[in-house]
Amino acid sequence: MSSYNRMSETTETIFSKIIRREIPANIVYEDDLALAFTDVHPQAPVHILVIPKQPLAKLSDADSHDHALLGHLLLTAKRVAQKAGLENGYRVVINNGNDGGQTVYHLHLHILGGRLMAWPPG
Ligand code: DGP
Repeated sequence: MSSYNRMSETTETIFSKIIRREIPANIVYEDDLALAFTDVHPQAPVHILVIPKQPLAKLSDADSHDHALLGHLLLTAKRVAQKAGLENGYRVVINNGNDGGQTVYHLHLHILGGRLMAWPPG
């Protein structure tokens, strides 16, 4: 099943509204497949979310049809981090499902930077 078909199984989220420009966001990058915007509750001096335009609720819903899209999102994260000047490094996080701490069910990569990240994460 393609991610597009899975759309009907996912709930409309706030990120769909950001993609459609129905609510404002500080968009820092956009291409045909992905959108990046600053997180409304930043957990680091730089906190940017990279999302696919095509709705996919969570990483664990991805399948082999999503190979190219997932690769594109990672490369987009790299590009956005570079553009944000995070030459000292950064962290890329995907929260997946309830125990992963996911709150918005539209796949997103968090790019966190501008400070030293602790490990293990909370
Ligand atoms: P997660 O917990 O991994 O599902 O992260 C969801 C993130 O989305 C969280 O860090 C806050 C952010 N967020 C939620 N609503 C909005 C919004 O309306 N605008 C923006 N820019 N970010 C949002």
